[in-house]
Amino acid sequence: MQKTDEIAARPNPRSGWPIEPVVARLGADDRVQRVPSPKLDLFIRRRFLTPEMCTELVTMIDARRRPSTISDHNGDAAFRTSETCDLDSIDPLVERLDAMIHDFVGLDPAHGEPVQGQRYAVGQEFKAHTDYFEPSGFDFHRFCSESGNRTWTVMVYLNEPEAGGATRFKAIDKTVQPETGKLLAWSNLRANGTPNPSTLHHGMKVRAGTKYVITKWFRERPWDWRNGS
Ligand SMILES: O=C(O)CCC(=O)C(=O)O
Repeated sequence: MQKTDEIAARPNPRSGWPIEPVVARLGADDRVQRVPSPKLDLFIRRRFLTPEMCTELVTMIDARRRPSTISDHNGDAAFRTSETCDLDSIDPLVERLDAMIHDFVGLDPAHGEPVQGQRYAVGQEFKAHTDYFEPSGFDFHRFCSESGNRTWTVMVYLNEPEAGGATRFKAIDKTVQPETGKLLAWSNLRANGTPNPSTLHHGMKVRAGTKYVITKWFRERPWDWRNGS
């Protein structure tokens, strides 16, 4: 059993933990809505991306996708049924997207993982999970030894499927509906630097149409872009 001080993040304001600088930055942005909850730091910014930029990103995701993967496999083959696209980080549009996200949250680009796209066809979903790596989990060392755990998640909906595809935060009973260009940002860590189980969220089944999002995760320590992990 690991002790709290072994799994708690080390302070570095440019990494997203402590969480306060990001919370203060987003709180000062009058385009940003904070979801009221004592359990979770969750923010929503509508129209973060233009419809045109979303359309271009959807085209990129469609062109190069692979089955999505999970860590700490729990034996449920239907746990995450979507497809993932590793967006090309030197593509000018992806560079622009990255720069917009860094500017929005005020975090060091060196702490960001490459942006991914996710695509959900009818019936596909990502069941309730957290974005941090479980410190007691089988895959923790593999995914966290270099760059540490995930601090913040930034996710942007690129379109609105005809039915379904909402993101449900079970612990706070909040369901966010997909909307073209709408951004969600949340801290995966609590104020004391330990993983926050109240970040549990479910990318719910798409019932009609196709859903596209991009996801960007930040880490406690710089991400090693050379190893492609
Ligand atoms: O698609 C969603 O609504 C959630 C996506 C998600 O949880 C993830 O990619 O980690």
